[in-house]
Amino acid sequence: AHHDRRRVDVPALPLTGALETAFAEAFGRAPEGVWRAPGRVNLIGEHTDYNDGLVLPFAISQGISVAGARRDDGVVEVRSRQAATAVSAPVDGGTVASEGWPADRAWAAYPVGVARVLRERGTGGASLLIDSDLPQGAGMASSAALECATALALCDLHGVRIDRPELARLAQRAENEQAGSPCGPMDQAASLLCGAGHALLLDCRSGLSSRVPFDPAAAGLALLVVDTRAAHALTGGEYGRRRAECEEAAALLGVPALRDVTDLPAALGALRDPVLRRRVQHVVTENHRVEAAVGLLRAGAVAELGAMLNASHLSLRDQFEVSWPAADAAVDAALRAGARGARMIGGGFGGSVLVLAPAGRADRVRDAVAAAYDRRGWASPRFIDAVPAGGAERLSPPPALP
Ligand code: GAF
Repeated sequence: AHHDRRRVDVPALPLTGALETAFAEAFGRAPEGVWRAPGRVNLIGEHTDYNDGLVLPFAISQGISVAGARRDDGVVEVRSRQAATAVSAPVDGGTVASEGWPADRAWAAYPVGVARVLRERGTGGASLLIDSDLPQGAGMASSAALECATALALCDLHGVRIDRPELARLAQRAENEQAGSPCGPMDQAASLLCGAGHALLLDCRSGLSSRVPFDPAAAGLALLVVDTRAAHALTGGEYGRRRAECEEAAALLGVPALRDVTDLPAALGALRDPVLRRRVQHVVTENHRVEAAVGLLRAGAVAELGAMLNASHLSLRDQFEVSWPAADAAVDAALRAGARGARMIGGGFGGSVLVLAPAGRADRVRDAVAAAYDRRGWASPRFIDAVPAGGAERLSPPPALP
């Protein structure tokens, strides 16, 4: 049969029942519940979160599920349907980052790290089985989804109540301190706080967020995520270097964070280093693009978001310098094929591109991007239809009716 390369679907997540059965086989007992946390696509507001700025992500229907049962021996044992090794670790250990785990256990740093951070709040051990339909390293925040699903499971299993904004900060701390990756607060907040049919406007300084209605389909538009197949990792040096450059620029400008730059020409004039000037140019204008995007969404002008996405991509490519060739090629091909806008998403140097296109042109866009990769002899891109979905939740047992 003809294999249509345009539609390499991400495998559907097994039903909760299948995960519960797999848990019973793995651990010899029934799980007490199943929790799920989604990945995210950031509509706009890239590399603004650790500058105390604004972001506008939405959750997608792909995510990570965790079946779990409480343990009272202080051990967290994690297994994954996507990984060969099972990992057991005490919840009262130090930091995973300082223990030098081998590469095949690296994925477990996220759930074990969360268990270690949440232990201070009264959670304990657990047996956990993880399943994912979220591509890893594709810039859709799979590590945050893993942390957030684990965090919800541990809180429920140990009867600990923590509100979601705070839980998001704790999950971020687990990633920073335990997994040793210097991410900002966006991804964990998106996974825990997003609502279906909405994007999440998050002020990363105050931690306050609000949901902004976002229904591209109703406006005749499709949102396409192109996984460029160039894997991305936050633990590589470039992400941390960008953070350090932003902090250095803020210190030179005498402001707590680049969020506080109100006069862009004056700030650019005050900096001698052209690299720092480019970083500031991006962060300051990107915050304004988030505000403009929210204004357009609230006005019902969804298609006009395309111009914001394009401006964001150019700024990330030329000023912040975090794009990569397969992202630029995808953006280019998508725009030529009639997309309204396209940009790289996430930390950069690999991962995915978001395309906003008239629904009737989505197939043409997919073909054009695939052909552009083909011409260059690159691995075929993967496509995901992004639908603004709900945040993390317990899937089983269903919450009792009042
Ligand atoms: C990654 C990080 F995890 C986020 O905190 C954010 O900084 C993003 O890159 C860039 O906007 O996803």
